[in-house]
Amino acid sequence: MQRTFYGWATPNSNRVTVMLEECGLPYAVHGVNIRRREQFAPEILALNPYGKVPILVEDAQDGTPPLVLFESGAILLHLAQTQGALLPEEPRARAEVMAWLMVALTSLGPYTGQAHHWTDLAPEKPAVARAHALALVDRVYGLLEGRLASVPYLGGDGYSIADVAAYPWVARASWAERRVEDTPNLARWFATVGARPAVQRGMAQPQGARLE
Ligand SMILES: N[C@@H](CCC(=O)N[C@@H](CS)C(=O)NCC(=O)O)C(=O)O
Repeated sequence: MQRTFYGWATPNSNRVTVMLEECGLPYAVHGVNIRRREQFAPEILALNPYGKVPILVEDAQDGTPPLVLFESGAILLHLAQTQGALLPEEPRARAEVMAWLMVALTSLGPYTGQAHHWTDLAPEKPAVARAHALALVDRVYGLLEGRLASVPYLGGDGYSIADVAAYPWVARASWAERRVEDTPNLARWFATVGARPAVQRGMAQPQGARLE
């Protein structure tokens, strides 16, 4: 099967490249520079009508139509299920991983992205918007720090897609004016996950891409 990843040097994109590397799957890389608004090119909108990355296309090469997937969480779950990787089978363990995956997908990522907007990207930075965005990030970092005080990985005892979903956003902690080293348990987790060769390879994709 041939797989093509569409994305840029962004946290949601790197969730997918890290997972592809963790699964040991070969993939082609199609860079979509979101600062140049390439996500709105007709050929990208044809794959994802939302005009966002990441996108993963799987060509079955047996006559069946390609599987075109967007939403990083859906892509992580698809790869976990089809590759039997980073998602426990046992229902209780799986439910726990899912809960922390949802925290990464619905809180850590969006809140950090909003904080980046109100502290850096926005032409105007009203104090009330900045404070609101930073408080939401502070709350989720407190949650992660507390969790990692009692278990080695977000999903529990084992490394899972919850960690894959969270890592690229924690790597952008500075977007929310945070320092990972100020939360020791999160810092320990960040170093452990960041030492994985697959994580390092995935975080380096697309090669040469920069989010400027
Ligand atoms: N919920 C989506 C969010 C995707 C998303 O917001 N991607 C950003 C890059 S990290 C993007 O494409 N931004 C450009 C835009 O929104 O136009 C996911 O998890 O895949």
